Amino acid sequence: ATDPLRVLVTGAAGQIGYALVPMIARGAMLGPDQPVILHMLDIEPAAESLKGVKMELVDAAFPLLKGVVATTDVVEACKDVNIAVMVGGFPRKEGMERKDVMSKNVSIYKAQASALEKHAAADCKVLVVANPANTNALILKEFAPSIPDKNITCLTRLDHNRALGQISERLNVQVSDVKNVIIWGNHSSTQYPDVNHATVTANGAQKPVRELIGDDNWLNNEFIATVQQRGAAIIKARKLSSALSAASSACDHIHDWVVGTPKDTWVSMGVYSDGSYGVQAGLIYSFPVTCEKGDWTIVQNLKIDEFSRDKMDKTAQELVEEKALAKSCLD
Ligand code: NAX
Repeated sequence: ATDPLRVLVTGAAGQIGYALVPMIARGAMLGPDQPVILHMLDIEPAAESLKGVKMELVDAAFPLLKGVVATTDVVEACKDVNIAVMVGGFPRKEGMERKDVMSKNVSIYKAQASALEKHAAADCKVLVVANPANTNALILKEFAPSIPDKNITCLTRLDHNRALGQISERLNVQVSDVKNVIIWGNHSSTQYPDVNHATVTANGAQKPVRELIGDDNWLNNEFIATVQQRGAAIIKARKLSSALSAASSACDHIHDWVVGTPKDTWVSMGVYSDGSYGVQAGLIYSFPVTCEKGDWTIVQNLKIDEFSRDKMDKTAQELVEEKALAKSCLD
């Protein structure tokens, strides 16, 4: 029998956490044959609620779930974890300055980085979901120097999946037949959803999305804005931010990272930039990646036109500013 893997979810009593933990326990993240032990962390005010989530996990009698740790102690939470999904953070409240929100998250991610560094399994893979996701991941990387750069990522798969969904709706094709969209940059409204290399498979043949849609104006304007603003549209409709789609995309992110991406298919992940595509090295930036045997690789040599270049640079610039702001919170 396979040994269980330990999966940490921080902010587990929150709305994404509540959607995510049953998905993990059902095998949506690590596959139907991989037993898991869930580690759930939240803060003291949410301790009772977290207990309730644990009770429900017990009640659901998931065959793959071999144990549940529910705690407000970050050290206990991080002990021997193989996968860490960082959903907990400090939300921006009305009237708060960007710097105040950043400062709260910098201190959270600094502390959690140290705990992961000391107590997680040596090959622990980290996915940061909490906003500002790219910059939180960067802080975590800075304060967990023994965790390899390659093991620290942030979630832009939700944006990637949203782009697939929009194309599938517009063309009235199955979402599973659309692939190779790209989310470049920050998980924020400056992200650049790029369809220049995306294809749709129909009757065994692959056709470029741009050709099938045949409306550059829609692709260059409305499509991009819809994907960039989708989070806000969900809040408007639900009076709550995206949760099931965020949880599902977090499972996709880890699943493809661990299990591998299908042939000729890439996905978007926020990863540590090595300078590929002229993106400043040392930022956590969303790139197209393929995964094999637990490692991601940035897809190289895609042709970048001027329109794309401009948008890729703008979102990089925002990340440079966030990095500076985060740094100023440390001083
Ligand atoms: P909730 O407010 O429902 O849940 C957050 C949970 O985190 C709460 O239970 C809170 O008590 C806990 N928490 C706060 N500080 C903590 C700490 N220091 N340690 C452990 N837990 C802590 O928010 P939810 O809707 O679940 O969203 C969670 C995060 O995901 C937010 O930062 C949100 O902005 C971000 N998102 C990121 C997305 C992405 O694609 N990268 C999309 C969805 C989502 O908006």
